[in-house]
Amino acid sequence: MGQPPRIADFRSDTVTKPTQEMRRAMYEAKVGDDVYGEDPSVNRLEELGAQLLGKEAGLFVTSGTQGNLISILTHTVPGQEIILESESHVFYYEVGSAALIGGVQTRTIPGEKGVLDPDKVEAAIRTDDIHFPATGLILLENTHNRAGGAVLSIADMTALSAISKRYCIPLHLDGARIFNAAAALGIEAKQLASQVDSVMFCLSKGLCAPVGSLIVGKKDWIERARKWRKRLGGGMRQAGILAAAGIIALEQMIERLPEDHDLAQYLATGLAEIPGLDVVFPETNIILIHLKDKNWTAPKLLERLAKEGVLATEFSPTTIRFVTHKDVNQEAADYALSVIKSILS
Ligand code: TLP
Repeated sequence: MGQPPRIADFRSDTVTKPTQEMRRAMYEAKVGDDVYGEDPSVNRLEELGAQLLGKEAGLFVTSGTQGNLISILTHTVPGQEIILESESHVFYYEVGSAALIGGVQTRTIPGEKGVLDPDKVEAAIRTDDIHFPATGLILLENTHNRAGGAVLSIADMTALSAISKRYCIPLHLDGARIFNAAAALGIEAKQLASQVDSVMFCLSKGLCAPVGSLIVGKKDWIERARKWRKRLGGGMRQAGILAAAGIIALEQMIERLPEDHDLAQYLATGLAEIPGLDVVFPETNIILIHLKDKNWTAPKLLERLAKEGVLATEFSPTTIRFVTHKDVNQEAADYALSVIKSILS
């Protein structure tokens, strides 16, 4: 089989390649043994991340999945229950690690565009009954991936934060794309973070770093999280090579995220003109399309698209996800639109 004419890769913002500045910074990075706390680049990244999110301290972790798991492990004890949205990444895509490694049971509540109803959360909090597990954590996701990059507003988060405070149950935010949420709301990410006890956010999605995420929270909480990271084998040594790219991600790449949102609007507008597609208009950089034509399934259409070099992801048997990011542009969107149009017509 020959090569497709070109590649327009809308599978995820995780596919972004590091920038030249990142590669240079990685090459020149000052490093040390981070398990001894001696890597100046990691220390700088952790300080910068904590400062941006308005928290006391930060911890560089290998991935978003590891960051969420460490956060769950640090907030809870085995035998507890955590409340989270039914389609949340932690529940849907993190390989059951909260249950397997954290020993916690998940209590899922369906949200509306990723937003949990505070009354339903309150009703799900366990009372002190001999039969019940204790509720150990409430977990939010902003932006919400499976809800199509949907944004939780400050008001949504404040209402849930009030419940967490009233019941003294910690609140964790899977903020893998928190800077996309902040950009869409026109606020600073620290305003969203102020509503929760801890945040995980990714450097390796729209911010284009090759590897890594950060978790941020109170100083003593981060020290306990550091121990969990070590237990999980995540104590890296001269990790400053990676942190150097993360610093550039935070210093230079946040401000360009609106470009990804604009491109998502452009692509969604084009997709909406194609018969047979039901388009969920994006709030950020994620577009979902539902296939209305019974002759098409997501795997079948994706296979056809891939042959022409247009890549996207299956979200359900009849739903496909497109994600915009630095390494696709209007030309790639136009190409994808022309390919989809010609296949479906
Ligand atoms: N999401 C990936 C896939 O796992 C689905 C993607 O392509 O969108 N929280 C959220 C909200 C995420 O979207 C992701 C990654 C993670 C956590 C996990 O991050 P990584 O991939 O670094 O473990």
